[in-house]
Amino acid sequence: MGEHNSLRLLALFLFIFIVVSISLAEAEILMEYDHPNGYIVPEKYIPINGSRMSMLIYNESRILIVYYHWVIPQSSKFAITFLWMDYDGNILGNYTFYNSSWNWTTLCTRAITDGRYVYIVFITSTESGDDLLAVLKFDPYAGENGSVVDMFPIPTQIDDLHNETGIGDLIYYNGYLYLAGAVARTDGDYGGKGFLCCMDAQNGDILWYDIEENQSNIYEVTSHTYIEIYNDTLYLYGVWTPCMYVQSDLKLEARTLNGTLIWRKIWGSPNWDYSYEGNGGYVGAEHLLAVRNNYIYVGATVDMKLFNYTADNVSIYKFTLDGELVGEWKWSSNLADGASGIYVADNGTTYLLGYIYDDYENTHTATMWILHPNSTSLKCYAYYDGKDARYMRIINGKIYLLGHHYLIIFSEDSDIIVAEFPMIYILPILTIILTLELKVRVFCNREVIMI
Ligand SMILES: [Ca+2]
Ligand SMILES: [Ca+2]
Repeated sequence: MGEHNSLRLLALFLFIFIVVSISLAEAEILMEYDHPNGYIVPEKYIPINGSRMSMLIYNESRILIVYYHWVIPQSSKFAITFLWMDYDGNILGNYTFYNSSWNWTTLCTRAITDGRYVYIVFITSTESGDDLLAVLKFDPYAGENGSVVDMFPIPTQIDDLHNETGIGDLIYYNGYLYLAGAVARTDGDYGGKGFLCCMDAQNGDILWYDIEENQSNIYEVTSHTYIEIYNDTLYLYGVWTPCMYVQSDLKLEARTLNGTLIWRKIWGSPNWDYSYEGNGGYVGAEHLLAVRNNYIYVGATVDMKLFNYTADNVSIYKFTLDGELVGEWKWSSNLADGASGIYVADNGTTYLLGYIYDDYENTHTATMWILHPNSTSLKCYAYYDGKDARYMRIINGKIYLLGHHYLIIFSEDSDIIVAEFPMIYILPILTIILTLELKVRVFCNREVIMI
């Protein structure tokens, strides 16, 4: 009997040793993220099978999420869906825009509203094989869940220089839509140019457009990636490349409402600086420009190569409305850190959204960096179930965070930080997080089941 007990004890010891060894091996992988400050624990997780998702606060009872998605998996058929939710994340209904004769329909921009209608820009390949680039006008009051009521084509070659139009962002102001992007030459010559266009939101008439002039005699490549309007001024954020194959820098501009340049700021590191997701990017950028409380905030990714691996880092820059740089915060891990979105709360807390990408393991981790007012450093919070974090809003103390294929909802102040200096052990079913104070939280299927 005693011998059997000893063998059982030995077997149990071996089992624990193996489990702990496997767990520590897993833990080492997670700890490569330079000890994040904590983990996002959602109160609610809503799967949404779409890409390029953006979210609008439509009215006091409804939010609208717009995204594009496959209609027939692994085919060229895509649709754009307008999904209604209440503030608790309950789905209320949806409207899907789809044309079966079109191929590769892609959402180009976030959704914006004039208070009544919702606007997005999409591009598709029509029956004739020509690209159709257009603003979709969605009326939430048409039909049961709303309906697309108009479509305003934007010429894909807007001028006689054979420039091909691309749109990355739009904004509505006082009856007009302002569309920002770039034009790329198709006549064999090299060089994209920042493109800005003003459209009548009522009928889609293009009132004027502007293609950026060269800064110097060198052949430059520019693009406007995002646009915001603040105090009757257009703010444009994008990239600027001095000439072919030279690293890119970042570009911020202020313009009058008729497109006249007020100031332009160009800055960056000696590496490639991106106003959109870097090399590890998963499904395209969302929004990295915010103008709040008389300051301009932009997020950026800088290209960092470590041997053959991508090791990009992220930054937040803060400017006055006159273009003076007043703050700069950087964060880096030894993996690829990429910025996808920025959000500035009423109290000045700045949230940078993105991912940490391991191109050796080919894994993305949804990540949020928080810059508290008067803080000198970014705090990093990870959400392991998501590929990236892209777009967020804060409504009544709740954070609504959109990522690749999900929306999560959690409290602004209490539930983000789980552990200041966590040791993580991953077991097949449970994730156990031990803090230095030896508080133990166990999560199972995203529910806290023991504290
Ligand atoms: Ca640079
Ligand atoms: Ca890095």
